[in-house]
Amino acid sequence: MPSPPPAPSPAAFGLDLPALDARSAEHWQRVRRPEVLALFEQHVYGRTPGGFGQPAFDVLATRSDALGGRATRRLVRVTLPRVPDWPGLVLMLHVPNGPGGQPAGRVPCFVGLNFAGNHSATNAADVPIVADSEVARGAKASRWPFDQILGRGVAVATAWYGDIEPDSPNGWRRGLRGAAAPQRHEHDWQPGEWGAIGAWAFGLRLMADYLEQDPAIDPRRLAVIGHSRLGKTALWAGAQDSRFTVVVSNDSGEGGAALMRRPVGETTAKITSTFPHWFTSTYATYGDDPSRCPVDQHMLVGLAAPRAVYIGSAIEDSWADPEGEFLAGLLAGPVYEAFGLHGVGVERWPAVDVPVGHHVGYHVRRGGHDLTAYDWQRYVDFAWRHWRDAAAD
Ligand code: GTR
Repeated sequence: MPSPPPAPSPAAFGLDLPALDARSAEHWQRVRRPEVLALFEQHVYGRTPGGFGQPAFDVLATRSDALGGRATRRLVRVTLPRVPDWPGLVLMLHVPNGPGGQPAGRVPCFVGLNFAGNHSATNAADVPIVADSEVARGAKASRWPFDQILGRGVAVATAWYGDIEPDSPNGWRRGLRGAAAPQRHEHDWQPGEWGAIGAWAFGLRLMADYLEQDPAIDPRRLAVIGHSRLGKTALWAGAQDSRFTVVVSNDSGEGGAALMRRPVGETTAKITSTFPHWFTSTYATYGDDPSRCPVDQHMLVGLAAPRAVYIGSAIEDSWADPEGEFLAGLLAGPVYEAFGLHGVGVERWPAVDVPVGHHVGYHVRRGGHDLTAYDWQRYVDFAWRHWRDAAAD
């Protein structure tokens, strides 16, 4: 097979982006990656504080006959004993059963937050309804096709993002950020301190803490996934935490995979005026001129390298700037090339429903802003390809 072409330069697309400066794998890992990570903390998402101590896990329920006997389902509360005022998150794990009607061996796991409560992702009557969710049982089940995913030998863990922080400008007072802040509910947030996306991403990392010690899960095969604002969150979690060996962004748009320097669809000015709580306050200062921000989103993709990243777009989702999402993946290519790998490995935006990519996967599917069975099919294919390759190394 001929080698794919190297990533083109941003100038080939009329873009002037901050330099990746991916001189070598060694230089990237030791010098440049920590610099870029610190820039994203300072200018976009804020710094994730330390000092939370070890999480505690309380298995609330296990049943081995979920999904008509095809799965074992566990509900687990994850708390931080050092932050007693945060009630924790409830992780819902589905693991495929082996022929004996129990999980057999360790399987890979997709890890992602949901918008409306664990009950919204399943029709199972015994998953408690989250009191403050307005969404009915099973109403979002199409975004969580457990049978399809488990049928590929992969587990799925999800939790409600509202457990970590309710999604409103004052939601932090009722979430982890408020419970852990130095001045608690009186805290006056400073530039560089974390926003809601930072807190949600930390929740994904707490889920990984649990999964690493669950006997049914292979801790070297965790994929982090998220849709839309939770796709931004998945990218930020994947940038920070190398336990996520595959990172999936679905329709994540501005503040996610879409380049901020393209004024297409949602812009920095729009997102920071509608959702100021998602980011550290510095990010809003670039609203009138994103070219002053020292990072752009191709660098966020590069932070996950050499781990695998998949960016999914939808052609009718113009608010998320599908082509801008593609370009961030494509233009992260030099970081992968520094590791001797290939990124997207194409020269232009592919046609609708034609998946492409090597270590950076990409598709733009027909339809609008959603997480569909088609998307999952691509993500699970891609993840298995990388997990198998890594096992062969
Ligand atoms: C929109 C927002 C997007 C995207 C989306 C979602 O209102 O402008 O950035 O995050 O919500 O999360 O569904």
